[in-house]
This record gives sequence, C-alpha cells and structure tokens, in this order.
Amino acid sequence: MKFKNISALLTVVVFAASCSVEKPKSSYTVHPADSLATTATANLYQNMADVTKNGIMFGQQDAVLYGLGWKNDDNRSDVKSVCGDQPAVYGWEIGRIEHGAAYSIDSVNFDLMRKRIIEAYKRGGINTISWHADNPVSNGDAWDVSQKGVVASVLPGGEKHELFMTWLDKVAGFLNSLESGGSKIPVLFRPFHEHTGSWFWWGENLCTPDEYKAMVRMTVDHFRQKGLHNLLYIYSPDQTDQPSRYFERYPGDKYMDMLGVDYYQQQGAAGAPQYMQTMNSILAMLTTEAKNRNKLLVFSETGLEGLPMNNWWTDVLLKTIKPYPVTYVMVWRNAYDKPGHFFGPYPGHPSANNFIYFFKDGKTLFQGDISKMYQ
Ligand code: BMA
Repeated sequence: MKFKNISALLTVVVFAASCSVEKPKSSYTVHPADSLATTATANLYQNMADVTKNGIMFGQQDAVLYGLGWKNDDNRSDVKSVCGDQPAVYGWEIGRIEHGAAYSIDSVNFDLMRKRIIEAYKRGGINTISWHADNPVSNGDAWDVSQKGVVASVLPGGEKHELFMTWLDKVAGFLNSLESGGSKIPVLFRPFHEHTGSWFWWGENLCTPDEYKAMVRMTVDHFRQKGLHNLLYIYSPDQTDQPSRYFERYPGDKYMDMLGVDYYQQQGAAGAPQYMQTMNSILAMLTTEAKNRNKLLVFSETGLEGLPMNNWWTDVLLKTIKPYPVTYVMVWRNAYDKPGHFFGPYPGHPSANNFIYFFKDGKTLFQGDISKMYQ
C-alpha cells in the first residue's frame, strides 16, 4: 500500500494499534442482487462499499491495452506513465464477442483482453465490462438505430430471440472463462448502457420501458441459469437527475447492484460549468437513491474528449465528485486508432501535471491504494 499523505499513514497506525486483527465493521452492509453470488463477488461488493468511506477509486477504459502511440505492451498504461500507479478500476469492451470473433470492436484480441483482466484481478484491481452489441436485426452495429423494434425482436417469441440467446451464450462463455487459481474472477457487468439516450438500438426512442426491462432481466436470468455467479450488475443510463426518468427502465433491485451514470463534458472547456451543475444534481439524487436501495453509486463513464483544459482533473472532475459517496469514476479510453479521441492523461499532455495533483489528492484511490478486494 502506498501512502499519499501523512494523515492517511497516521490513521492506519492508530487503527492498527487500537484494534485486533478483525476487519472493521462496515456501517453500510451490501448484498449482491444475485443471492448465489460467489463469496469473492460478495466480498468485492462489500469491500467496494467500505472503500467508499475512504475515497473514490479512479478507473479508465482499456487503460492497459493501449494508449497514445502504443498498443499491446506489457504492464503499461498512460495513467501509470504519468503518475506511477495503475488505475484501481479497469474498463473493457467486448463488442463482437457475440459473433465468436477473435477481435473486439476496437480491434483488441480477446485472448489478450482475458490475460489483462486476469493480471488486473491478480494485482487487486476491479474489472468492469461493457458490451456494444451489434444490431441483431440489421446486422449493423450498436449505433444502428434505423429501425425500432429490435429489442422486441430479441424477447421470447420475437424473430431474433434464438439468435440473441446464442449471443448471450457467447458473452457468458467469455465471462465464464475469466478464471484465476481455479476461481471465477468477479466482474462488474454493465449491459445495454446509456439507454435513456437514443443512439443505441436499445435506446429510449427505440423500445418501451417494459421491453427494455424484459431484455435486461432475460440477460441476467440467462447468465444466472448458466451458473454465472461472479457478476455484479451496473445500471448506467445517460444523464438525468429526475428519479422518475432514471428509474423508468430500471429492471429492479434484484437485478442491479450499482446505480451508475454516464455523462461527458461537452463543448470543450466552455462546458465545465454546465457539466458541474448537471453532475451535482445527478449525484445528489443518486446519493439518496443508492442509500435507500442499499446499492453503490458509480460514475460509470465520463471524460472531456481531448482534454482541452489543463486543470480539468482537480478543478472540474474532483470538485464535482468529491462531496458525494461515489465508489469509482471511470474515464473513457485513450484511443490508439482515432486521433484526438482520448479522455485520460498521457506523458507530455498539458493536463498531465494536473493529473498528478489529482492522483496525490487524499480522496482519489488508485491500484496501490486498494488491496484484498476479494477477501
Ligand atoms: C465509443 C468510442 C468508439 C468505440 C466504442 C466502443 O465511445 O470510443 O471508438 O468503438 O466506444 O469501445
């Protein structure tokens, strides 16, 4: 464990001197929605609740797969190159797994992804997976919203139901293959995200609330029936601070473990006030809702594309999330394949220095700050 400041060190020394070997009792006890969740999965969930008392974990999508000017290197991330530590949370994208493809939607080899997930788990990191599933009706991609009714078609009785169940089996196969030392690796699965927007075939204008809920429940039920009990589920709509809208398509507390939100700063630096104000009201709403439902609150995706604001990390992101019990915040990928499409720092970027302040802040937690999340 790395101590970023003296007060953290003193807290640990005083704590170690004042109590025996027993773990501190959490004031906030959580139980996975899946009553058959593995012990490691339940431990991860409770440890995430406990960690939230100490700070906010930082994550990045595809952090250890590639970054600016590199791909597939061992033990590397742009975050680590900037601050010396890896993120605590690692995001992964499995679009195209549904076809049994060898490479993901972002041209990442699935065998390498599995290897990196296992490595992250072994060093005590947390893995979260998204799935930009192709459109099963048109064979287009997840963004093909040219016709309504795709969600209805994958439900029982729909013309694409059987095909879609084979897709779910492929996803289940991948999730089931994540093993280390004979145990299944717990994963935070985040299916059919940003559904309060209408840019994916499962979006708000493309299906009814009942259809959306039925598809998520069918997915989760299918995974459970297949014996997958290493999953915690994240509900991650796009922005809304209205509980009625946020929960309109919520599949239920028996299906979801974490209340998330995806929201990005738009319009460059000029969009900062709007971003902070919007997030402030969303996080206030989610703080209450997560507490009432005994769930965790996560900022499942965010960022400012291209980071045209050198002080974004401390003056916008940290300031926005600090007052709330956010378990983790995850920024999107540093694309190797799309110029300007990056959301994290990298060496030489003008915001890198500010990211070091963000890293050193007593509130942010990186890989070196978390351990034994599965015990
Ligand atoms: C989007 C972009 C795309 C990418 C997709 C899935 O937000 O980053 O370039 O293919 O996510 O990872």
